[in-house]
Formats: sequence, structure tokens, C-alpha cells
Amino acid sequence: MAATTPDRPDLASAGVGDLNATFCATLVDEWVRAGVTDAVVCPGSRSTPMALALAADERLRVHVHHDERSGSFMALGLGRATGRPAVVLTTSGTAAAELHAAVVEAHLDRVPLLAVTADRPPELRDVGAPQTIDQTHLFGRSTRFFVDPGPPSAEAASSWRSLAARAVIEATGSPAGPVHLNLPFREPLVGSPLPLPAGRPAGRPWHEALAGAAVPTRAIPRVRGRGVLVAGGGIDDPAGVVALAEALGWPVLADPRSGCRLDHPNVVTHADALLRVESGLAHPDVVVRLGSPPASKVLNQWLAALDPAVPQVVVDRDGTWIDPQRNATTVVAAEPGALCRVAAAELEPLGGVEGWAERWRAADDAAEAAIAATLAAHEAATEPGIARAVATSLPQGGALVVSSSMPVRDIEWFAGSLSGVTVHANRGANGIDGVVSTAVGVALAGAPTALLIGDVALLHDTNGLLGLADRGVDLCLVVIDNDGGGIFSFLPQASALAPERFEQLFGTPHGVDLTTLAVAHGLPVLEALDDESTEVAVRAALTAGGVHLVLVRTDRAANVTVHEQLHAATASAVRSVVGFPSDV
Ligand SMILES: Cc1ncc(C[n+]2csc(CCOP(=O)(O)OP(=O)(O)O)c2C)c(N)n1
Ligand SMILES: [Mg+2]
Repeated sequence: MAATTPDRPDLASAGVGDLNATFCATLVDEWVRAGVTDAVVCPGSRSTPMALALAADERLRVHVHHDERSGSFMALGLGRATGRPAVVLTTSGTAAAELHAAVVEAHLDRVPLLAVTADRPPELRDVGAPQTIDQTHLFGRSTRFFVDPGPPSAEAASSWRSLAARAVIEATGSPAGPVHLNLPFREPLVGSPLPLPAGRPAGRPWHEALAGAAVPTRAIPRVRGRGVLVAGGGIDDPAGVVALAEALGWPVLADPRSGCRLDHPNVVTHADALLRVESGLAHPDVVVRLGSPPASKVLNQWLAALDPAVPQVVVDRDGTWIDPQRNATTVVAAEPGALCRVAAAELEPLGGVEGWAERWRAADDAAEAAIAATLAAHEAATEPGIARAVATSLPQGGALVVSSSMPVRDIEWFAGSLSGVTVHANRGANGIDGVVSTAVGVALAGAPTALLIGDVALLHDTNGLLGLADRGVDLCLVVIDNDGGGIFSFLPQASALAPERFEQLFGTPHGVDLTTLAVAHGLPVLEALDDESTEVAVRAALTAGGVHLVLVRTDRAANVTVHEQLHAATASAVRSVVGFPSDV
């Protein structure tokens, strides 16, 4: 028998249950040292040792969720809002497979996440044992790091802290993303932790990553011309971006997720509307693309169609290949905002072309006025009007989660300035799954949060409502109920197919009474009839605190009409300001 050491007094003679418990308590201690604050635990038996260890550590917040898919999106939302990986724990079998969608989103949108799946030990695999599937590399190439350390053993105890600390470093490294720990446990599953292997002094984690890459300012092209900054998702320092725009006399075309929709003359919030119109604005001398691609299809198509002679510099924190248009001339690995801030301070004052930024400003203001005027003419609620109402009702420091489908587009097109509000959207894979739970996770990070979501996306993640009333969050779910997938009415399928076929396959009305659904989960429901009452309801809900659902009913056909009106109105307003290409 191995001699005991001061570090692990009894481990060598420990029974399986106590060994399991000690292993899990060590991982949890190390995760906390590395900055983990939240864990989502889904019920199951094989995961018992880890569930008990997480629940026993008072430094962690533990959120129990019945549904692994919703639970994993909740952990994703926590990671999005905090930058720290949250743990999501499942038992073995299909429970583990339920994490896949959130893992894919975390992978593609670079959100830190610790996916922890319990497993049967090796002798129970591939022999028809119950609830046993192949969990090795279950999430394929979507993880930053996969590890299956085998059932806990005293011999491996000196590696436990390293394993846990590395998981956090891999999840938060460059690029951030999901880590999968597949942990097999032998029975018994209940035990008591023995003294843990010693950690580093003063609560330090076992491994620490060195951060901070040098900022290559020379990457910002010294062009004294008509340049454009395009700010997508993942901008570290929005004010730094705006400072550079000011120094260069360039506009910032700001995606809602960029954080750059600040109240500043160089910030353009209606780029999509401006670029729908052929004008001199559409012909810059240089483009700098910051962060992940913007949501606007028009903006992305415009980038794709630019003359190859126009330099396009892509700046991304991880140097990730973000070039769906395949026309980037330079790819720079740097934090976009930090790079811009340094460039703004260090470059000699450049000065843009006279009137360039002012033209963008005038066009943006004209688009905003046209949107406001068009919507004011509608008495009933409109989907764009609801998007604007939600954006304006959020307090400073609030968070807005937008679902894929029309909500993310309506915010992009029509919400305008979003100063003081952090916008989150699952745009890594654009899924309409897990959206409610993502918003719950964002709200758990502490900010008053609004979710703008369609009825189908809400129904897709009904289980996000499980236990929600008691999670202690301030969250207002604004549901646009157009009884189906409104986005499809904008596609060629809508006119190419017979109406019944279109409704069957795309419109997909469901007839579910969402009020009854919310009430079944103990949530108060406010129904709003117009844009103004939506704003009042969201403000009241966020002021009162807790969880509320604001329901607004709309019509899919009428929604197409109002969008057409808005696009026509902004196009004519922009044209009247910028004129034709030769005018700029
Ligand atoms: C997981 C997933 N399934 C299906 C889709 C395809 N899809 C995109 S939008 C949409 C309909 C969404 O309807 P709703 O949430 O009501 O929003 P609306 O279109 O009415 O604005 C569907 C099914 C998807 N993006 N993700
Ligand atoms: Mg809908």
C-alpha cells in the first residue's frame, strides 16, 4: 500500500465513494480558484458525486434545471454576460447529448462554457449497460478541449487540480469556447470528501494564463480618405472604436451586439437602410471590419461586392478567420477596441475627407426620422415598433437578449441608439433554440434584462420557463406572437407556394395560448396592444423586478407590409439627403 503523504492523508486507502467525492470537491475548489461562480446542475444519478460537490461549495451559485438543453443554454447565457465559464452538469446517456446545441453555439460565438457529463466507467461501456452511450468526443470538433480522465484514482490525485485549472484556461483562452469533461464514476456514488490535495497558496489556481497581446497599431491603414469602421460582435472597448472614428473622420457602422451604438455623431445605427440605396456613401476608400460579422445581410452583401481595390482590414481578438466574403486584404489578431484606442491616441491626426462623416450622420438621422414617422402612423402594435419600444424601455446598464428570426433584424434595422445597453444574441449558429434559457442565464449575471423573442422560439424553449419564477432574476420576456414563423413571409417561398402549403411548412401556426403557458409556470402576463403600451409594460415590469411576460399579438402579413413601408420610407429619406454617387 502506498504511503500516505501530508497532501493526501487517506486517499490511498479511500473507498470508491469517498474517492469520487474528493475528486469532485477538488475540481470544484480549483474551478472556484480560477474564477468560476455559477453551476447549472441537471438531475441524474451517475452525476451524483459532482452534483453533491457543487452544491456543497458555498462559494458557488448552483442553479438546478430539469432540462439539460435549457440548462446548457442558461450556462451559455451566464458565460456570455460574465465572460466566466459556467459549469453545466448532466448524468450519462442522452442527457449528455442534450448539451450539443449550446456547445455548438458556444464554440461558434466563442463563449466560455464547462460542459461536464458523468459517464459509466470503462468496463460498462459497449456491453449494453443502461443509459450508456459513447460520450467520447461527443461534441466533435466543437470543443476547445476534451478530457476523459477515467474513474477517480488516488494515483492520479496529483493531476486533479491541474485538470480543473486547465479546463478553465482552455475555455477562456484564445478563442474562448466550450470544454467537455467526461467524468466516469464507479459506484458507490455517495461518499464524503477527504482532505483535498493541496492547492497553490492564497487560493491561487493551479495554472494561470498570461493575457495581453501586443497591439499592432500599424495595422490600421494610414489612409486619409473615406474610410468606414464596421463594428460587429465581440468588441472589447466600444468607446475606443468611436474615438478612432472621431480621429479619422470615419463613420462606425454599428451592429447592435457591438456595444458601439453610443450617442455619438460618428456612430451610424441604420447602416442597413443607408446601404440599400446606391449613393456615394457606398463607395469608401478603405474598410476596417472589427469583431465578428454584423447581423445585417445588406451590410455583408455590400462588403462582399466592394471593389477589390478597396482594402478591407479584419481585426479580431483571436485572429479567427472571419471573412465570409473572402475578400479581406489584411487579418489582424488584436482586441479590436484596444487597437482602435491606441491607434486613435498614437496616430498623427489624420482628418478625413471633408464632409464624409457628416454625410453619413445626415443620412442616418434622415433614416431615423423616417422610421419614427412611419411607425407613428400605425395605431396597432407593429413588430418594428415593439423592438424600438423594448430598446428604449431598458434602464442604463440593462441587458437585451434578442432571438434569431425577426427580433434580431428589427433591433438591427430600427432600434437606433442603444447607449448603455448590452445586447446579446445567439448568432454563432443563429438557432432559435435555447433562447429563453440564454436570457435567463444573462439575467442571472445581475443586470435587469429584457428578452425580445418570437412565439415559435419561445415554444422551442418552453422549458426555459421551468423554475424561472424562483430564480431571483429581473427578466422581462417580450413575446411577439404572430402565431408562427413570421420571417418566412419575407422569403420567395411565401409567393412561390400555394398558401396552404406555405402555412403547413413555413408559417406553422400553432394556436398555443402563451398566456396560459406562462401562467402555468407562475409568471405574471401583461398583454400590450400597441407600441406605447409595450413600452409602458416593459418599463413597469423592469421597475417592479422579478419575471414578467409581456405578450404582443401581431399579424404576419401586416408585418411584411410595415417592413416594406419602412424600407421605402428610409430609402427615400436617405436618397433625399445623400443624392447620387457623384454628389459625395
Ligand atoms: C433550432 C432552429 N430550428 C429552426 C430554425 C429555422 N427558423 C428560423 S426562424 C424560424 C421561425 C421563428 O419563428 P418566431 O420565433 O415566431 O419568430 P418570427 O419569425 O415570427 O419573427 C425558424 C423555424 C432555426 N434557426 N433554429
Ligand atoms: Mg412568430
